[in-house]
Amino acid sequence: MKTVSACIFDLDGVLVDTAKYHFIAWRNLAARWHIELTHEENEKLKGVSRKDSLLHIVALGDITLTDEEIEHWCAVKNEEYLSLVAGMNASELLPNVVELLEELKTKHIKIGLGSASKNAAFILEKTGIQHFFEAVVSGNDVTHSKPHPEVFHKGAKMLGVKSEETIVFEDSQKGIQAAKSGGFYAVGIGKEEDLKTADLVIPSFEKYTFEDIKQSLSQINKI
Ligand code: B16
Ligand code: MG
Repeated sequence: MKTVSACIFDLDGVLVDTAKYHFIAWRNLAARWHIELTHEENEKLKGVSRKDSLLHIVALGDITLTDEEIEHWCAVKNEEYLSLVAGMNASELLPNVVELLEELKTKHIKIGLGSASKNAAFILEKTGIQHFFEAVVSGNDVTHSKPHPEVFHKGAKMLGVKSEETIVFEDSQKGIQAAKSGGFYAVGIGKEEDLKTADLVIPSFEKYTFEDIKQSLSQINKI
């Protein structure tokens, strides 16, 4: 089995379920243009930047916006999102996340974050897990969004590790693409059918330790 020196985590949908808050804020904004944002359409916004999410939504209603309008509506959405996440705490971390992060610390595996969210640092702080992370790369730090691997490459650089010795955990298809094209191991969190290009897919961290994940990758000759 090859060495794994680091793990880089996506935030929304991997460590914490903020997707439901993004959905409420986007659904309310979409209603201003009489666009009904369905759960199915909302799925497509996972891992997508704020601006690209807005452009996706308004395109559903054949609406085009000026640059000023884009900036304005992104700010309106974010204001509602921030008011929704303001009351978050550790109870909203997904199952077994803290145990997994503790296991990595004990084993001296470096821990990084690679998220499209510009609010990533705030959410880490709200849920009390910021101290685990040696590198935090968010939507504020990249010029190319996923599926471009920039966010994970920056994280690996900050951690001082190579992509081929790093596992990326992602819940979005674009994130898995970003990890694979960047030369990382990609572990999908979710359903196999949604994350076909991942090296391994697990439903959540609930029943998995880091050792289990490494074993599973090794059994399918991925590591
Ligand atoms: P913000 P991730 C992504 O986070 C979310 O999945 C996506 O729904 C959201 O639009 C994006 O962050 C931007 O978030 O508006 O807070 O900057 O999954 O990459 O951790
Ligand atoms: Mg995500």
